[in-house]
Amino acid sequence: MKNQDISSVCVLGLGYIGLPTAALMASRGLRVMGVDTNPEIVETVGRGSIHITEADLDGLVQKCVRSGMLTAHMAPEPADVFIIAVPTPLSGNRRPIVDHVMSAARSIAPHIVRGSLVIIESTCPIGTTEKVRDAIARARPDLNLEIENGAEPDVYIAYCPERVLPGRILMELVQNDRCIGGITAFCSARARGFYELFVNGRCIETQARTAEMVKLTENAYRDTNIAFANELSMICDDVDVDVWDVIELANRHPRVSILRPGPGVGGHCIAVDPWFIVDAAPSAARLIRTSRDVNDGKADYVFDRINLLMEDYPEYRLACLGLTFKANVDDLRESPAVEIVERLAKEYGPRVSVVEPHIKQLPVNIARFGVRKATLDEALGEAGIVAVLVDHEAFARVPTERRNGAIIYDTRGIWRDPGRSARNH
Ligand code: SAJ
Repeated sequence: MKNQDISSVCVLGLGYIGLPTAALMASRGLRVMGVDTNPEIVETVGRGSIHITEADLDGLVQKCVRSGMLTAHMAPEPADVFIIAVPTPLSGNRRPIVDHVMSAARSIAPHIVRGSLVIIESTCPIGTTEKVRDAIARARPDLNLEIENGAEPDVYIAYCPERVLPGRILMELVQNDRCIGGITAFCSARARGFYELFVNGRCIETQARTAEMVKLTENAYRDTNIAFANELSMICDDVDVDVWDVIELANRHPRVSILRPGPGVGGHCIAVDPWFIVDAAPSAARLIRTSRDVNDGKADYVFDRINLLMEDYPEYRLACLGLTFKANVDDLRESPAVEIVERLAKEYGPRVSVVEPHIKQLPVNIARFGVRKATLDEALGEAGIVAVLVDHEAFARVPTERRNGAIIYDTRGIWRDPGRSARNH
């Protein structure tokens, strides 16, 4: 089958990756069937709406559903290509759970025919693509997945990790390079041809295990670099030096590029994926494990600092700015700000208010202690202590005079005077 023969795609998992991918492919003229096990998601997407916030996604999904190119289903449908984009969460003892990937693979097995292309995009432990091949081989003994004498397999199976940044997903899906790891070189070539239908970045072929490791490496690399910035921020507090000055000046060195400290690392990827590496190689992955500990520990540190201020100024109200895991998104998953505010809520209840323009209601674990969701104006008007936990654009624009003389604890460095380090002597 040539790439021109690909006209239909079945996408399993309509989450942050599956839904934008499905919509993008539908907008490029492929007939796309999106599948999710959650009936509410199927119903929402089926009527052309979305259940997540992502720039430009609502209009695109609506257009594709209206044109009939994107449909939503509870179970897989026959298609030329199957893309698995389901979650791979961590267990309580931080081991990757691949059950959703494996059950997605089993669910498509009856629909696979000679020439089908099966792609896994979910973040996976090393070896998962081979396990998927084995599961399909068991379910379909009539198909030849074992390659002898360099012959083409009946089914092409490849791992192709997503690497898009929430908030820029539709743009990055098209622009980013892709790394495509086939079970064999035939599989890589076939999957590359498919991605080249809608990706402008380079599509580079490799092996499945390499591609699995590449995905984990990218996020562990970022986690480790953020850990450096977070550790530096705590060291600078100890030695009474402004960390933002230090980073700004150190980054003027041609080979130094330090990331930004914050209240910790959140999201469903960077705070999770390094554990897949630690699980695979526990004694070798020392730096990666420590980076996780440093980033998780930063949230405890920020809580302790705010807690001290609350104890020192018992008459002051506290305004916490931001709850999401990063700026300008509505996603609370693994958010260090949520963790910090939950602890403050438990301790100080109605003394605390939260400003979060990207969500409608406070999480129950915060609201039940009497914490109020306030507008920026309300919170700044009444708070004696302001903790900046997320660098939303709306917060960065607040002029100094509106901060009302409050004590500011700014974990993101957004209220810092730009160019201050040059004058700070
Ligand atoms: N953060 C900092 N300081 C920084 C940069 C980030 O504290 O200088 C924090 C953020 O506030 C946030 C967390 O790190 O809490 C993660 O945010 P992020 O913007 O670095 O990344 P994600 O989680 O939104 O998306 C990452 C991306 N991976 C990399 O940049 C290597 C994205 O490309 C991946 O596709 C995504 O994970 C994923 O799905 O794996």
